[in-house]
Amino acid sequence: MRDPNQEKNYLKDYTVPDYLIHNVALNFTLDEECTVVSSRLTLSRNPASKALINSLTLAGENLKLLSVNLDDGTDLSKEQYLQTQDSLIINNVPQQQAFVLCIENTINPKANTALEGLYLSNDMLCTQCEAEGFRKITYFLDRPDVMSLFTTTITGDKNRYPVLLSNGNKIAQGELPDNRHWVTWEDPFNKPCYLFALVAGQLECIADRFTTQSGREIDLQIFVEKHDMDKCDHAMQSLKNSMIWDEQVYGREYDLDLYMIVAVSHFNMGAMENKGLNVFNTKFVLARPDTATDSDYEHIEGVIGHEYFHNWTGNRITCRDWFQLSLKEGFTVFRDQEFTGDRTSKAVKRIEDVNMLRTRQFAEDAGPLAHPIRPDSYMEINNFYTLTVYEKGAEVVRMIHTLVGAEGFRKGSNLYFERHDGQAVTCDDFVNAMESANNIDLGQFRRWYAQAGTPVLTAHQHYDSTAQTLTLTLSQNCPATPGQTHKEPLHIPVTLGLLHKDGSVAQCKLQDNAAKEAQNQVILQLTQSEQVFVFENLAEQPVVSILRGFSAPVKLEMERSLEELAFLLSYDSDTFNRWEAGQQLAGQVIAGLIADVQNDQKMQLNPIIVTAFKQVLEHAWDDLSYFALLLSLPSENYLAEQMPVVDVNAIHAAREFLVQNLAEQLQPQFQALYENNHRDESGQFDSGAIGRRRIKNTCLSYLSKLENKDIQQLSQLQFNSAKNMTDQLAALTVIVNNPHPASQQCLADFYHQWRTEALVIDKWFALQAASNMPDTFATVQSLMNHPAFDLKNPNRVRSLIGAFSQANPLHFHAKNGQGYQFLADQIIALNTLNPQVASRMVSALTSWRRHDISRQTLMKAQLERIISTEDISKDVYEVASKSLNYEA
Ligand code: 7ML
Ligand code: ZN
Repeated sequence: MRDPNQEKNYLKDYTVPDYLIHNVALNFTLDEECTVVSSRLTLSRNPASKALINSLTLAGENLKLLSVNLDDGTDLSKEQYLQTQDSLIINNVPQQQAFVLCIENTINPKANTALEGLYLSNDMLCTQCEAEGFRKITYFLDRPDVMSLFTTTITGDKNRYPVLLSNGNKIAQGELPDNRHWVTWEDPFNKPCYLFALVAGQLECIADRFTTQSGREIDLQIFVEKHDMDKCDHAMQSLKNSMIWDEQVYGREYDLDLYMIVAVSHFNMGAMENKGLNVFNTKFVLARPDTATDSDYEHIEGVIGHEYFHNWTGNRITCRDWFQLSLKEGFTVFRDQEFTGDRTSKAVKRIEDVNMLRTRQFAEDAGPLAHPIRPDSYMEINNFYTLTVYEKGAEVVRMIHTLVGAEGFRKGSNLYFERHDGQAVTCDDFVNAMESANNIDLGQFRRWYAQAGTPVLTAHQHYDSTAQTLTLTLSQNCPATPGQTHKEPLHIPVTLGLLHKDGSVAQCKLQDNAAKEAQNQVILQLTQSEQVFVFENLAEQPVVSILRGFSAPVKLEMERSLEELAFLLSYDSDTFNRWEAGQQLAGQVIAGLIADVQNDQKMQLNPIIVTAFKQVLEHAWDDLSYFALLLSLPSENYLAEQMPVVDVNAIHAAREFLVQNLAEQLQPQFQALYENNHRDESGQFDSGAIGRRRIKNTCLSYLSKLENKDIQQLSQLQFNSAKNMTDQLAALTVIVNNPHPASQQCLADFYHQWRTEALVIDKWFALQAASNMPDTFATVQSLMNHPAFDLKNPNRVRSLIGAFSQANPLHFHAKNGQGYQFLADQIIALNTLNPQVASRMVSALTSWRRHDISRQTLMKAQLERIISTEDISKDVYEVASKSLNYEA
């Protein structure tokens, strides 16, 4: 059994490294089962370290040690060092001057199914070192505040490994006997070892160039397997777009002469920002109009941007320790969000981000694994690459942006880059730079970094017609989270506007405000538990539009009539709040229907929602993607978030009832809209074409609820004739999620058509796993035995097991517990193969307290079964045990 206390790391225990590594010369002799790694390190005692020691402890896991050598003397004898499970301790090393340590060891990439360190993907060798993967390659000071200059030589067979890549610039290469060759790479920038990368294999490359704003020429290269050469254009264009954007918006230029991206099929995460050599999951590189959807195209550009932006926010300036992960991730996510917003539609991007935050991060923040964006302890750091660190982290950066404005933010980021270039720093250093550059006090704001949980923001309004004032009382309250029972009030920026009864803008004039001028919109600074704001000169009662643009990651509670929400849906000039009004309107209507279901009453639809949708449908919209979002109902997962006790069946029944009714009552509008926007296009990725597809497919999904022969034919026709994946997949989705005579045939045809495109086959698995049809569980079970399913491929696991457990609440939460048992079986199998992926799959069980007693018992039983597995990994153990032990 594991002892969680012994294996915990604490932020408060941080000490500087006892030694520094200045130079690293690595030598790899490649072999699938026995790669030889020799490393030559130049070290010295860190003058800042106070520890009274003369030994050196290096981290290392799953390594076969061959030799240790100090200062080029004779190899150390077994008495001069100590090897443990996860370290190498060298007893006496020089304290007064620099010294050279040479280590030789071997590793087995083929046996590495955890995909951390050096591993095999198809026939390619590649690495993943963040967060602590470098210690699976060789013994090292594997911590981000040890930064070194790396030189890497790779030797291998010319046929198996014609391409040999590492970070930086290629400085030498040569031929060897026995059909072998070698290449040496040198990275001129100091970096922590988590940014190290090596890739070797039969890769093809597409190349391009970019000229920076200062006139430097950069070579851009994307490496893929041969059959994917025709799917790289979009990634290359995205890279160039990212480079221009970072120059224009942050004044940041690329710093090496070469930028390489490699796409690999087996990857635990999305991608990795290794210096000069990004490694990507194929999912975020490969796209062709017939294989990738519009949203795939958008995500590829976003992830390419994300990794590119890390070159400044992450690589040039890195994290002091892993508790500071949000320093680079929160900031970089904020940067990629803004990039995508600028490239596509700001309104749509913001809504998509908030949707994800509210369904997934809010759930995390309300459950047993809640943690601040800067956690203060962890067992396994891989478990802290969370929605909280990334998405809430980005919201916290966004709030600073809101507080200081775009110009102030640029001044702050400039100062941050100026002060800390080449350093490993903390979240506090970032906030300090924003403070100094803008001459403001973010003292209270810093609590966002330390406090977990989603604050509830309550708003009450009172209009005084005699005084012509509107009094707004705002209060905040944050529920307890594990280890944090008492919460201090946060500094919350609340963006607000007022509307006249005719929909026009009412001026906001705050009483007792030094800036006396009235404004179209104000940012209220909520810093206390409760605060009162008085607006004056209001001859009639205005309608309040609060938390515009979702200005803070909070749950807003404000009593609103359905009429008021319908009004905001028609008139709010803030695109986020306009959409939000529609979501709340639908949410309230669905809540009423859920109550009907739970009380065994016939569902009664409030006609106000039909009228509101009719108005939306009849408006002339420029941004068709935004239009489509206005017509989209809150997801089942979001609705579950709102309920005190989740009732998956009632949620599904109520939501389906609403969809069905809207389809019936607005059929002519949906049909006309479908026809007006349906084109058979291929390769059109302008916002017009994307918007047309999005609105058209939204209409198709409503119409498909009518179980009408003509509509069934319509979707089948769209499926058969589609020239792009967006349309083909949208058609297949409605065919599979509704009774349709050809659904089995279409699934078989789709598989046959795309059997050689792994990323499309992932979609085929995911679509069936997320289906709401009654036979889904049996389908999922049989798909586990499909020849194309592979538990060793994380994308496949996420497509089948992930989609079923996270995107199919109805079937995953089947009353008899079969979904839970199935998931636990897979987690136990994955635990030995790939602990990181296994641990991510546990998340579907962690919310057990949110369900009825009978499901709670079933879910808990599976968590207990998981925990008592022999050889439970740290990853799975931490998540499962925290889920069970937390007292609500
Ligand atoms: C977030 C990443 C990881 C984990 C990528 C791995 C990364 C760590 C890596 C946003 C967009 C794309 C990928 C990710 C993501 C979880 C999510 N440093 O760059 O953050
Ligand atoms: Zn990142």
